[in-house]
Amino acid sequence: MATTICNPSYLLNMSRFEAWLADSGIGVSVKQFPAGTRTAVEAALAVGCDVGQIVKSLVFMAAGRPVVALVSGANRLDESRLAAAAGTPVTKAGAEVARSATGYAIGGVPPFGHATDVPVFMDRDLLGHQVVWAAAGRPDSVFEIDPDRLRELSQATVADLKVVHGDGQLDLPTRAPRAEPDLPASGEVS
Ligand code: 5CA
Repeated sequence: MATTICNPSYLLNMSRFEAWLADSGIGVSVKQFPAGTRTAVEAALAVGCDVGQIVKSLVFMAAGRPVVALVSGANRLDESRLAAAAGTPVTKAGAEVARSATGYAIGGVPPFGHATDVPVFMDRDLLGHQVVWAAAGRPDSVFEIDPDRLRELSQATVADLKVVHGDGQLDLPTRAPRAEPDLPASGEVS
């Protein structure tokens, strides 16, 4: 399509989110990992960080309105806690709703910069890390950010969102060897 071919961000292999970031002057940089960052575990493996430092951006419907829950990759979201924070029952959004609400496909949904004005809730555990990593609009790209800055930029409501029976932690590898980013990466899915 001509409009895509003429898009400079396409020529630079940037995601739409990365182009938006550059325009906004927010000052965070995106890293691409050809091996993929589609899931929290994949992202932690690529980055070489704790899986708890990966920000999952999960889309839910709350009384007919989409909301996004930012959840540590080490935690399982407790939907009843999200419902309490949102003040209404919640159901997981389907892939198409997630895409239309945020502008991005599942696996690349960023924590802010969404296509529509989506209320954001943030797992308090994310604030316990020096830095966290979140999806940058495509399933092979993430960016590093201070969690307080993440909260500000997403205008998130901080809440206790994790499942707490047991220790609330998922049974996941916690640390992975560092991998080097490398270009080119696979295409944008959003
Ligand atoms: N890029 C990674 C790490 S930043 C990422 O986006 N992870 S994520 O957790 O935010 O997105 C994947 C999540 O999307 C899965 O954990 C799952 O909860 C959810 N998901 C996967 N498929 C669907 C689907 N068909 N409908 C709704 N949600 C889905």
